Amino acid sequence: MLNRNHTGPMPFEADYLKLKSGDKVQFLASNIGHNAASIVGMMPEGASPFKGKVNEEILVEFTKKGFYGIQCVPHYGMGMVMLVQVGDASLDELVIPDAVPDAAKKRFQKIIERAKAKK
Ligand SMILES: [Cu+2]
Repeated sequence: MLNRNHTGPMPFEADYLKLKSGDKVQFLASNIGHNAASIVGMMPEGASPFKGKVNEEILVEFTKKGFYGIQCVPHYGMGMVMLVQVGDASLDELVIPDAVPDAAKKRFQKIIERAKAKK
């Protein structure tokens, strides 16, 4: 969780992770004032929502296969989000809910384009 990097202000770095079921991610408070929390409607069915406190370095285990949208709550409206993929689901199956703020939608689109270009 950073204030800025080459992708712009308020990023997660990395902003896309492809994991195997059971992998764990530690969210580091490299800059202060951020947190990591799941996004309602952007998780596989049956996955447990999570929400770290601001500046908290939570460890999250990802078990259910599919896509997880993750936000920094204070900067969600500025587009501070990242995408976690567990397993081999197609990025074309990912649906971004209407309730996601525009700046966050834009960042998700960029993340998806970059992830597709890598394949
Ligand atoms: Cu933030």
